[in-house]
Amino acid sequence: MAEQEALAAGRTRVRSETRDLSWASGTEVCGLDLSRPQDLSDADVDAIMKLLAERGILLFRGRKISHAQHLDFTRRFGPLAKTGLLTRYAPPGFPDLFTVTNMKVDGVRSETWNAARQWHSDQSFLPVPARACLLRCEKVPTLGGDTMFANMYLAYDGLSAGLKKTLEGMSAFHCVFNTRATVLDGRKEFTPEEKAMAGGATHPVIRTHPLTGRKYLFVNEQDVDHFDGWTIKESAPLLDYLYAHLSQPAYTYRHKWQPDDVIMWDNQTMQHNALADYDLDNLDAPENHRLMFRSTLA
Ligand SMILES: O=C(O)CCC(=O)C(=O)O
Ligand SMILES: [Fe+2]
Repeated sequence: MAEQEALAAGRTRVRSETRDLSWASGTEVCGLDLSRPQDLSDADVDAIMKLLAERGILLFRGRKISHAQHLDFTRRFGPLAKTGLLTRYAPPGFPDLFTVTNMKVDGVRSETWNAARQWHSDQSFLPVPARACLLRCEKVPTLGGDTMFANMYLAYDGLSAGLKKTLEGMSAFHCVFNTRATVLDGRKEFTPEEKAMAGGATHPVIRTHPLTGRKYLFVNEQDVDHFDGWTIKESAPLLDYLYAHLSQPAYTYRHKWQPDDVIMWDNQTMQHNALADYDLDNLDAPENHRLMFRSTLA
């Protein structure tokens, strides 16, 4: 987008050519060299974070970077978040990266083969959820392996004035170990130390993004157990309504990965869901291999 157009649209401009991926969410940033984060000025960093807050997702395509470069680029935007429960899935030598793969690791199928099949926001179960994440694609199935994103500004905007008012004063308890989550299915039992890292946290249902001043909806089906002060049973019908509402197609963007894509998402306002839209019966066939690495900003 040209500078004039970006300014006319009241939108932040970065020092690179950009191309929107959909009307409400996602912008591809071309030309920026992820392997040289030292070339980014503080003003560049601020502009990228502002554009991310406005657009939810930034796509960097065709960027061949190493694990070390992935982490160095991420660190240019702030401190890394502790992976906590995900440390067991870190690639050797890089405890700050999370591997998501359906491939075998040391002869055994990775426990992450079916990760993220529910809508969620990473680490919402921590008192301070992750600010943003950067997911790099190394291998993707020939057909499928897409990730969907849903825009929580739009989800908030789409509620009635009455429901907005009701939700405004409410909070929800987020916890990985809840009865609705499927994310832990088939995983090795977590140790007491790991569980202690994930005791859960209570967050307002409606939050305001500090960089845009816009309100967004903050409940997700993977992590929310109940509304604060409500029973699980009382919470379920309203949560079910909100989950159907927030994931409606008009609020989403579906990403078809190419190897060497890096997607940065604003983890406050974008929920994501990794689809089982490929041949799950033939995980060992090279054309079905999926291999992704995520870094996380605190
Ligand atoms: O594999 C994906 O597409 C997304 C995985 C995920 O939820 C994450 O890395 O946070
Ligand atoms: Fe995730």
